Amino acid sequence: MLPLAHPAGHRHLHLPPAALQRAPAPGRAYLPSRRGARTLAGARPPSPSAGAAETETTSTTSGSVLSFLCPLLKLLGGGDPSQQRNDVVEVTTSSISSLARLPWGSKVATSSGENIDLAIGTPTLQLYEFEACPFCRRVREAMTELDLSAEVYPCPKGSLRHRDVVKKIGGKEQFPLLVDTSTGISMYESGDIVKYLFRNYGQGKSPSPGLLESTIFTGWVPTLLRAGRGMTLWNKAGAIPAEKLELFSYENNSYARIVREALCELELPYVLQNVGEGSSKTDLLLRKSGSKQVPYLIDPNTGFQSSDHKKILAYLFQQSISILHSSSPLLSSALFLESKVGRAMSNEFDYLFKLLLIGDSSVGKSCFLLRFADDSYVDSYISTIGVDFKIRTIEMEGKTIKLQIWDTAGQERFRTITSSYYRGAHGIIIVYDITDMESFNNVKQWLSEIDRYANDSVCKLLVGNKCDLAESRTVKTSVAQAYAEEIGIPFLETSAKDSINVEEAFLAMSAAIKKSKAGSQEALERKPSNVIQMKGQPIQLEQQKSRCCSA
Ligand SMILES: Nc1nc2c(ncn2[C@@H]2O[C@H](COP(=O)(O)OP(=O)(O)O)[C@@H](O)[C@H]2O)c(=O)[nH]1
Ligand SMILES: [Mg+2]
Repeated sequence: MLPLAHPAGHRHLHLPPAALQRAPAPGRAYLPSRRGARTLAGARPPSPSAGAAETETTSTTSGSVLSFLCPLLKLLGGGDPSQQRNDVVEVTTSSISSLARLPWGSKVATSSGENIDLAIGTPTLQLYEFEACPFCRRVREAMTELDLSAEVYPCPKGSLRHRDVVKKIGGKEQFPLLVDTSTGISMYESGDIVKYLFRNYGQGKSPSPGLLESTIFTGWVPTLLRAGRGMTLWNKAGAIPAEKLELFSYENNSYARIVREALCELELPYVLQNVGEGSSKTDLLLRKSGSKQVPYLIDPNTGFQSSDHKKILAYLFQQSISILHSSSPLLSSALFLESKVGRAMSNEFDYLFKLLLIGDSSVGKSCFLLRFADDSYVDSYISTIGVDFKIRTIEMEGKTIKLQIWDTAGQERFRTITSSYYRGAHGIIIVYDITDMESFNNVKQWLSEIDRYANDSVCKLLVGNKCDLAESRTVKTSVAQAYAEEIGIPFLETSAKDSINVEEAFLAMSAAIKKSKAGSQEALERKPSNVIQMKGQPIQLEQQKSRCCSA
């Protein structure tokens, strides 16, 4: 009957946002700081009843039911989550959990419109939670119903990072905690959060009937049936990759739950793309994975992507052992190649190069990428929301090179591409439009962004696109050529439309990166700690500079 102790203690405070005092959030550890998220948490007196009602305060007397259940569930759950599992039991318990939570968190009830910050291509909501927590579940259900994406910062028991951040933001360890970077508001209390989300993103509607009320009755079922999965930090977890993972999921999907549990146990932050029935993100998922199936996990650090929950689990736990305490994408990807899971994959390629496309909006970057990756061209390529990447593998001098090419999606309009976008890039292609003098003049500014954010060793290439439009040309080839020589970077004119020089551009870039790696061998030998072997090839790791947080 413990769960039923909750409603009595649970209070909903209906404070209009204006009534709440906003104060700057304290230090945010490594989190991307943007638009100065402010906190409301301090404005709400930490009432003992509210603390008990929600989950997990640090106070031992707060009557946290989960604290009580945790050891019991851990015992039932059989300990180490990385060990071989009985998939039938896993899927069955997760499916019954889903049944218990029907119909909530499965389909879109009220479309929110997009909550992606176009300037930086990431969701505007940040959720601190843990998978097993019924009140966190309630918020995730609401997010599915509102078709909202979020950056999820899992806070398992034993948390090494995110629980501290929660304490810094709101003053206490209580979950869930929501930060809305578009309004600068942060708040505890799942009931309040759900109402806030519906009010702000659900066209002012009330939460779906029963969504709030049912939590206290059946919100516990997944927690109990899943026997503590998604509650406690795995004892070998520790590292976080440089780029957040991306998970396509919806709250009440049985397979996605199993993956989210693992992400929580590993305390891995990820971008949660909710794709419930009727979601506006179904197309995005289809484009990325070729199917509408969830879960679909992308690890931009290694290029791993899969919609098979068993493969994802094996990958996540194995990868986590391999990464050590590094925030270098190259280190993690290269170490991944050394790992057991990566072994099959490592035979598929010798190098993984991360490339970026930058340049003014409309110069044809997305078309250029599409031509290279898919050999297709569409006249009206609709830019995707968020930063998008494509992968193509090429052969060069007997080596297989996997190219992970990142495209800025819309942010270039505001020239506010974040430093993390540049971090870890091996090559950057600066694109201008030969019919648009301004885009050429702006190349200088793009180069200064590179100087500011990218590694010193990054390879650069200048590309004048749309060379098929000879009659409207305003940037002379000779002028661009002279400029490229002056600044010492290679130059090519291309047409994504007529497929001129696109292949050549990427091959030239890959050759340059490959060459610079071979050339750096001497330097590597002087700094052995920075070297790791990947199929016998030394790889230079990112420089210290790029490990800094962007704040
Ligand atoms: N004629 C011509 N048009 C192009 C070429 N590449 C892109 N475009 C057009 O330029 C516009 C902007 O392209 P897009 O790839 O979205 O630019 P982005 O904003 O830099 O990603 C679209 O209408 C494309 O059809 C090209 O090589 N030749
Ligand atoms: Mg584009």
